[in-house]
Amino acid sequence: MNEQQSFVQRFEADGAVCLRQAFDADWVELARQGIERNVAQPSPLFRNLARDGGGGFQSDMWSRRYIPEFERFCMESPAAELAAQALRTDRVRLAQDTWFAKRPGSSERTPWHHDTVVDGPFCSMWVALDPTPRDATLEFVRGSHLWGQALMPGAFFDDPEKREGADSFYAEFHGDASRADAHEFGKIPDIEANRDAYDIIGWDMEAGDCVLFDARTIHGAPGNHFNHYMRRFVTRWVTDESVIASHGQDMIDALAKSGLENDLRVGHPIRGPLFPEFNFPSA
Ligand SMILES: O=C(O)CCC(=O)C(=O)O
Repeated sequence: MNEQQSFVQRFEADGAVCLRQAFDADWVELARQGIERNVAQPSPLFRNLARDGGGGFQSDMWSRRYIPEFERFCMESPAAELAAQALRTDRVRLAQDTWFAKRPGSSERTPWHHDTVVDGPFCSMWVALDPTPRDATLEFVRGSHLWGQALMPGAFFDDPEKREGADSFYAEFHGDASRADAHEFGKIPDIEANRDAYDIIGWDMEAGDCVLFDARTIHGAPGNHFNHYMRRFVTRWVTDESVIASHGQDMIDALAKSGLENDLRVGHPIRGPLFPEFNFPSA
């Protein structure tokens, strides 16, 4: 088995695989510069995710449209081709670019969740832009992409007024708990309180390492208890077969409200200028 086949098999079996030094120092620096520019010029989707309201945990989405460093990273870095290999396809589309940054001492956890707004092939590439020790990095419940159920963090089911920080972010982009279709979701179990009951995997990462994961693999990340800034740039990828899930209308509305014109429709494939296509015809 060659190296490519083995990473694809790991991705399929475990739902997440770590690729060492898949992005060289120039790509890392470019994405860091993009984050710096993006923090100074936040999009309407920019979020302060820390519960205390401070800037300890920040994120923005789809900002490649006006952040040239992100545009270049998305269009020219190895990300698209790695995604095509993982999804065993000749053609992928960029569904989303996003980033997350935790300042030193920010204790906010990224809650355990998975990304369910797309049905069909859907993977994410999480690139570490700073050394990210195992105690701070994104971690996964091995094989949970095969559980076959859409799950949401507990906050999704709570009173929307009481949602805070990172939990509310995931609730907002995956639907409103008062909607009729909310019954489709189960609650994410309390993984943090029962870590020994789950097969949790994660890696000690250097800048330029990435984790490629099936968006349905349950994942979360500890706070940053270290004394350096920790940033990650994430691209999400779909194929021609991927469609917007039945509960995706909230996400479509959130995009439109933020001025991101799109032709997305529930149950339909992901198309249009916001979602560029990349072709890698087999040799
Ligand atoms: O990096 C993080 O803290 C969150 C990443 C994440 O949840 C994702 O990329 O889906």
